[in-house]
Amino acid sequence: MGWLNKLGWFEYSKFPEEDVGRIITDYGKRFKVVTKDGIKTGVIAGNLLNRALDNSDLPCIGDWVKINNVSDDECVITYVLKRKNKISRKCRGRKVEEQIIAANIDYAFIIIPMDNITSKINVDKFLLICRNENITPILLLSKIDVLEDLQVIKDFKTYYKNIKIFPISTTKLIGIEKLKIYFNYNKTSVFIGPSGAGKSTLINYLAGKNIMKTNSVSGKDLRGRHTTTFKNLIILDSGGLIIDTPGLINVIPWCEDNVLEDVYDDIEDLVKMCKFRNCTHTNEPGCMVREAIKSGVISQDKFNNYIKIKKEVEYINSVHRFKGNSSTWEDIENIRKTQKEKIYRKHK
Ligand SMILES: Nc1nc2c(ncn2[C@@H]2O[C@H](COP(=O)(O)OP(=O)(O)OP(=O)(O)O)[C@@H](O)[C@H]2O)c(=O)[nH]1
Ligand SMILES: [Zn+2]
Repeated sequence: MGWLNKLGWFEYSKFPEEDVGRIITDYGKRFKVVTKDGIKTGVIAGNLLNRALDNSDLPCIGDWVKINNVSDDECVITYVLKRKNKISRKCRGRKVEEQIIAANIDYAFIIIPMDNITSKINVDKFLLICRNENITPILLLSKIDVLEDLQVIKDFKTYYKNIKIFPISTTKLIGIEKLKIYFNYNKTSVFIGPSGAGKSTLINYLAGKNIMKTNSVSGKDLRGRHTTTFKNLIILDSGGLIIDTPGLINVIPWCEDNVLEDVYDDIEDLVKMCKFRNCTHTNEPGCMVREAIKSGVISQDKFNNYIKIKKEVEYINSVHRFKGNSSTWEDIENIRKTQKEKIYRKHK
């Protein structure tokens, strides 16, 4: 039971321990699973594949799973145990489907590098994903050693008043000791952010050894850079667990519409105070949003991000709901057909 407890098994202890494991490496279709007898290569059982409605029903990094047919180095994954929570995006492409990035998470570290600052809309999207699942977000402004002007850090702190922000530099050892309180026994953190944000470098520092390949070492891609291509869960000596993910940016969040009220609470409060209920916040009199932007209470930038994400999330959710209902239309069609057949048989 030693290894399973290190991975936080006690939360799921109602199942017999022989049958379970936690996914610590996710290659997409193959996995590494920690079991009570050590690490095995896991494949998905045909039955589980057949039952899955979409990819979100299949195993992913951080999942607790039921296993059978365990041999010296392999096992078959038969069932995904109920997830405590998950970090999810809309899948790439035109389909409206959930894609789970990682499961069973305590802290989500959103890492934004100061040598390649992205629009804050990307951070907003990760915040929506976290709030939707009650995961504590922590914003790391990485590589601050490259900054000549620290105003950019102040800008982030003004924009994100309600979340923890740590400006750090791993190479210059600035601000990282303070992070260690999060990597306690059994707590699972996930590192998300664009490629090259310094995720692997930070994990190596926290682990005290080079367990992750970074940009500056061998194993490079065609462009001469090393990038993380699969998801890995690392166990630190402190007992903390970290999931490293490949570079992620520009995701479409998978969340309920009402999560916006939480992430953009300042804007949503103002919207409710506008004179007209259907105010478009463009040229109506008594618009509190425009007033607040004019007086600098909220930034134009934040308001633009809010409008953009609101449209995106509401659209995705309406398509998803419609898809959910469309089976009802099929049902109606089927009922109609069988009734027609019955009537036809009766009159034959
Ligand atoms: N100046 C500076 N460079 C850093 C710092 N941390 C990491 N780097 C460099 O940034 C580059 C990218 O770091 P990685 O740790 O590989 O980034 P990553 O986020 O794991 O990237 P992916 O694996 O592509 O997702 C490397 O060349 C690191 O040496 C830092 O604090 N300051
Ligand atoms: Zn208004």
